[in-house]
Amino acid sequence: MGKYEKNTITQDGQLLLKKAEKDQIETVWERYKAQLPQCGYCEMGLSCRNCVMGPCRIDPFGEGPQQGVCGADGDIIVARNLGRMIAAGAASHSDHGRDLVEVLAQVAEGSAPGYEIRDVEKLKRVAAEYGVETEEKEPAEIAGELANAMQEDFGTRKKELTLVSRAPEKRRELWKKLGIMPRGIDRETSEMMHRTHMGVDNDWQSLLLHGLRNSLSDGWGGSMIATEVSDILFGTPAPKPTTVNVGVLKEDEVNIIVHGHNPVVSEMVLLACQSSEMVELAKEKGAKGINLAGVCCTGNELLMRHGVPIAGNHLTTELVLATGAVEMMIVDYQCIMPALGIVAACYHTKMISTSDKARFPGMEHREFHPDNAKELATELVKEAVGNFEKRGNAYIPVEPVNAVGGFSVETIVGALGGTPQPLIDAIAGGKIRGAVGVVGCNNPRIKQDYGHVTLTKRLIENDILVVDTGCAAIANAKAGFKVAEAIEFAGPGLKEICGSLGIPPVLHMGSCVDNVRILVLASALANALNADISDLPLAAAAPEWYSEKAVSIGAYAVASGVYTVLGPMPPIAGSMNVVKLLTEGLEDVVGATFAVESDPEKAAVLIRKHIEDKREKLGLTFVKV
Ligand code: SF4
Ligand code: MSK
Repeated sequence: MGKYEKNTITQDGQLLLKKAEKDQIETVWERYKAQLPQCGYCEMGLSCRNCVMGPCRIDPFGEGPQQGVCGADGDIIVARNLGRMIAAGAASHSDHGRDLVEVLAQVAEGSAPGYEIRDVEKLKRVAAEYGVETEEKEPAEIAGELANAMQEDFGTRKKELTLVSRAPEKRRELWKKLGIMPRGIDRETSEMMHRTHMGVDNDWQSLLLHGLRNSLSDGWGGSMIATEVSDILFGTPAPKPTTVNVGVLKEDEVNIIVHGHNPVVSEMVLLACQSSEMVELAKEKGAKGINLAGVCCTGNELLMRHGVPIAGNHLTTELVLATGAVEMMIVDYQCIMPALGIVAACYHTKMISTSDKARFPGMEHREFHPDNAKELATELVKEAVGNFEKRGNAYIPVEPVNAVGGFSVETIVGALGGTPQPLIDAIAGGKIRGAVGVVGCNNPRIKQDYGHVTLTKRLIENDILVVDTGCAAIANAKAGFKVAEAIEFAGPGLKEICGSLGIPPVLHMGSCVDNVRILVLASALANALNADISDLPLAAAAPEWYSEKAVSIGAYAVASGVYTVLGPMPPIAGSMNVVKLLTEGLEDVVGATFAVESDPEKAAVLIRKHIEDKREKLGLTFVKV
């Protein structure tokens, strides 16, 4: 097993890597190895291909060129590259949010059969925030007006985004003072692309400040809209039991996997899988039923709202196919490796792409739109059922692990009796030292799940409540941290509080866009104390991040006042000025910084120190770390 243990801590991953090798399948780990050594200039952020006078690179040892052809130095190039990463990440989340707004508008028009408004109360609450009158109006009318008002956050000339009003007043004042209040979702991304064109913004500090504004347009704009509209259309999550890891696949049922991020497709696939007609058809084909499971964040969306099981996170997506037990994988967008179609070709698995903006080699493209989604989902499920007969030997080597998901802010505050005060009291009394959001991806540079699980374990045993999202949340579920009995892993104070509430010490808050739920919860705590987010004993960590979206998330967390520890180093080491600003200087600007620490044991110490510092400043009981 030795060589597989280097890649992943998960038992299903290790066993399936062995199977993949036997089946002669190349996985993400082999492709990563084949790329080594990776380009040092790019790793340090010192290469630029923003125009065709280049590409250019800066010699980090000071012996070769110190300027690109245009004269840009290392600081400018590093800041421009980081800015473009933030822009790409913000654009991805925000475009996902826009797609949901489009569905909301079509539901209002009555042209999206199968979709409906499942949380009318939330629709009214969010509509009120947008200034939409809700009295004596039908939900469809409110939805139409809300969709239009949200669309204005993307494109119209504004001084600030609507949902920024949820942030504590002190934070909003700070953003105004710094000139980083996000004004429009598309505007900030577009401006970043403009500023980083040759010959525009050549001040690395000003570029980085705009990077913060761009990320805020994601966190308090595009992602927040994505989460809120998903709740309105598909229901606000509440705790539900589920199961995780590759063991959720079933030998005797038709297995369908959904992959990607946007619940618009996966929700319709779920409805089709539940139809009695499809279940009967499956039985006719010799299967006991239809088993829908997710991977990555569209899986998290279904888990949060319906308790649909999750087969794995980012680095498990190829291995799930190597079970030979998947009749169909249906993908939407983001984090879907283009290699998947090639892996699937070794088995009977049908691969289906569904988004007009995301096509993949080795996949059949069947485009979903709100008007055809219900019908198309049924067609696809029927085809998956038909494919069951073609299945060869299936290899499902593990039993699934139990978990509970569905911790929306509404649920958490509800469990606390309708106010965050009991949580504040537990923090003030020292039973809970603080709270940390553990978020983000897997990355083959780091042993799969090792960063998430090690960090989370250390935090909860030190009485720090963990909330998590994305692939980190799946890792922690696989590790068994998400059942009420997991309080045994927690320190005495956290164990007492979670035990009395009957909740796990690690709360699953959703998908990557749902990081905004953490922002809203942090704001609720700060508002209740008339404080700023940066005053609170909170932190965030992305121990295994890989994606541009994670750069945007990290930047909006820091800009919102949350100290954020990254596992992998972002490509900024080529500029000590940029490194110093992000890891030290931002403290005096936004009251929070980044730190980079690839060892999760050391990251846990950094975070504990930070939390104890904040407690001391608030005059709360202090423990020397
Ligand atoms: Fe080179 Fe400047 Fe063009 Fe970048 S923008 S490729 S540094 S000339
Ligand atoms: S899916 S962005 S690998 S968390 Fe959201 Fe996972 Fe990261 Fe994609």
